[in-house]
Amino acid sequence: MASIVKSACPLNCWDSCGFQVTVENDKVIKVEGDPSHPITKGKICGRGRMLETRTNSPERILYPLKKVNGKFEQISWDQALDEIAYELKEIKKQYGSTAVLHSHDYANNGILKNLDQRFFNAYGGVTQLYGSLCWGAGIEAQKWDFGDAYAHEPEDVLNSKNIVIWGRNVARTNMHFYEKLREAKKKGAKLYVIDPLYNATAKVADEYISVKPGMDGLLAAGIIKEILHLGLEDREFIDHYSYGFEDLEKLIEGISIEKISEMTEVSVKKIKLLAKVFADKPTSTFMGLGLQRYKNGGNTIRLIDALAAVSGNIGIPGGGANYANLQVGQSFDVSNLALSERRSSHRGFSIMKQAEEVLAATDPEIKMIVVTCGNPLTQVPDSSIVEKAFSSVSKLVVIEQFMTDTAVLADYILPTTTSFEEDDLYYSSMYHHYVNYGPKLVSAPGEAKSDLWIWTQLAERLGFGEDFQESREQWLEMSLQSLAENGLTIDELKEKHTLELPVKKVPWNDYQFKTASGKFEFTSMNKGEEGQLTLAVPEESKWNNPLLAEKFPYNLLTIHPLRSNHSQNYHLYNKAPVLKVEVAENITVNKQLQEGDYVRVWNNRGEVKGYLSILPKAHPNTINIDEGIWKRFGGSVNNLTSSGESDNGLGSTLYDCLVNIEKVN
Ligand SMILES: Nc1nc2c(c(=O)[nH]1)N[C@H]1C(S)=C(S)[C@@H](COP(=O)(O)OP(=O)(O)OC[C@H]3O[C@@H](n4cnc5c(=O)[nH]c(N)nc54)[C@H](O)[C@@H]3O)O[C@H]1N2
Ligand SMILES: Nc1nc2c(c(=O)[nH]1)N[C@H]1C(S)=C(S)[C@@H](COP(=O)(O)OP(=O)(O)OC[C@H]3O[C@@H](n4cnc5c(=O)[nH]c(N)nc54)[C@H](O)[C@@H]3O)O[C@H]1N2
Ligand code: SF4
Ligand SMILES: [Mo]
Repeated sequence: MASIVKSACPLNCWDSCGFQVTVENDKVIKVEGDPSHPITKGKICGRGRMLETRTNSPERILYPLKKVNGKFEQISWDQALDEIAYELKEIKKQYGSTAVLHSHDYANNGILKNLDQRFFNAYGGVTQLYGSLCWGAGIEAQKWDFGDAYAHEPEDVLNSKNIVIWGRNVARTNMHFYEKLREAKKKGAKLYVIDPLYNATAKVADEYISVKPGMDGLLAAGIIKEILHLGLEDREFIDHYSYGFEDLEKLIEGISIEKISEMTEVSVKKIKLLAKVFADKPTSTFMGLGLQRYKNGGNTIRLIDALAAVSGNIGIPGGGANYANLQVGQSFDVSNLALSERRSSHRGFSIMKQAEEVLAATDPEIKMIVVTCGNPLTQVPDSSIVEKAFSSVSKLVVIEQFMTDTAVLADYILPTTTSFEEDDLYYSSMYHHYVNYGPKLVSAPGEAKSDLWIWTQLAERLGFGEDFQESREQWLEMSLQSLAENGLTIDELKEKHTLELPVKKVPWNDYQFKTASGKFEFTSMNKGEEGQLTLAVPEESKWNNPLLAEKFPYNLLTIHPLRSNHSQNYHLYNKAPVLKVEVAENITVNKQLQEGDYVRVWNNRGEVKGYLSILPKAHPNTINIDEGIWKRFGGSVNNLTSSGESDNGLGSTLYDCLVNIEKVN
């Protein structure tokens, strides 16, 4: 008999939806939305529904695999674990534990996925990644400005008079916010979308502002300039609650609105319009992550924060410089799981530059890479170097569900469970502040095991099994420890399936900022020279590198795909995906290209081939290729992207990328 059970989406996504899953004879039959979820209210996207296909897919890896003479052979768990544990022991003895690199990302939002940290700490401390390909530049930027990255609760947008969506592809990546926007519009709010691509959200906007990629910081400076010119700034906020405003004034004195208009390719009229919009409070700003994946990404977010501050939109209902909501993740006691005190040695590699760092490492060299919750061959920039690095180490261990491009290179593949095959709690620090519970619903196929089971088995073989004695229930309790005083317990969560976390709904409404000065910092007090705002432009631009811009005249964006979560869904489509090269109209005219042409996009790092599709109203000289495509479907766009780091060191430069294009036969 079929039963319908509540569960939750594990995917790395803004929305963190509640599910209703139909289960029959130990099999997931269907995944739908849970109508009783307070935010996601019964609606989910295709990626969520495809978790059924993902779980039941005949392509699942079912047994531990070992590469022997270039071919994978099925081996027993005992053999796999004994051999990997032996290698780990030997490596630690001969080279030290930092000869192991843990390469990971955040493919699964389950809190128990953090137990990988515990394993590697108890082992002695390995080489770990810092920074984030995803949102790193912006998070760091908001820490400099506010002291932390906090957003308003979802309902609060209904208090806005004006809503500015700045580089967030809401209709595609954040579906429940899209619904809120429509609701706010019905209540009379005006919607503005600033984006180089005329995306589905732009289509419902009252005004669409097309901007040259990477130039948003300058645009924000122009809007601030006009606000000051009209005397529309919030003097009360600036005088009492901010630090370093004079530096910002000085900075924008040196440039005219006309120059800003010329560089950003936004008309003076639109800059002036936006000044009025921001001054007509409350105006909320919702930044996406697209606009900070540039060399100048941190500075971009900081100038937009500055605009929200100058116009008096901080700490008020219906306002806010909304980017991420780290309050959500900070609610949990993740550190209880980590066992940090056991880490005796440590080395950090930048996540962006992990491949170069592997190739360059000495003292010690990297002898083993363990990959969890990530597909670096497809997702990490500058793929040819990533491939070289991941092929160069003597042992590559990949814990996976599918034969990804990364798994193909492995020496050992350990088959792991999907979210419906294990208990966990799920949340996202991106949008709403509810935590969801996802129980184990079905048995894992073949010999697939949870990540936690794998860590536990390896820990026993390495002599620290006592650090992994707890049950899943006990780990979950540990991670909720400090929430118990608010009545949030694992029993309560299991019963209700979703619980509201105690976060501030309108952050900074007391004007007590978590910065060194306690104020909003236009200039970051503790960062010396670096703490000053600048009018920086992208690394790969005609201003910074005219020769490069001549050879490669087009901006390449590589945004998130509609139907796949990164690289996770393409292989599950009914029809094999086709690599689409989306091109602004002016390029097709310049290069005499037509819809459907087979084209090559290239730069000094590599090339990608696919079929041309014209992007109506896209910003001139802009191309997009969605990210996440496996080799077997045409290959990753990261063949073209650079492994640079943002100005503040913690973000990627994935969209700071110039290319050329031509037709091929
Ligand atoms: N369907 C789907 N949804 C997803 C994901 C997915 O893979 N697929 N991934 C999830 C994850 S991990 C993340 S991080 C989020 C990301 O969510 P978003 O931030 O919404 O998505 P991105 O694709 O990063 O890009 C967002 C927008 O930035 C714009 N953009 C690019 N460069 C610039 C610029 O210089 N200026 C301005 N103003 N705009 C720019 C792009 O045109 C795009 O419209 O989405 C989550 N949701
Ligand atoms: N060019 C370009 N590159 C990008 C981006 C972009 O916009 N453009 N976006 C960046 C962003 S925002 C992000 S967040 C990253 C995402 O980068 P990744 O997290 O590496 O991307 P995913 O495709 O989600 O790959 C995750 C892998 O983890 C596996 N997996 C899923 N669940 C589990 C689990 O429970 N355990 C284990 N062990 N494995 C599991 C999946 O099968 C999948 O193969 O990509 C970044 N790369
Ligand atoms: S991928 Fe995002 S929008 Fe889709 S079901 Fe999961 S949480 Fe919801
Ligand atoms: Mo992301």
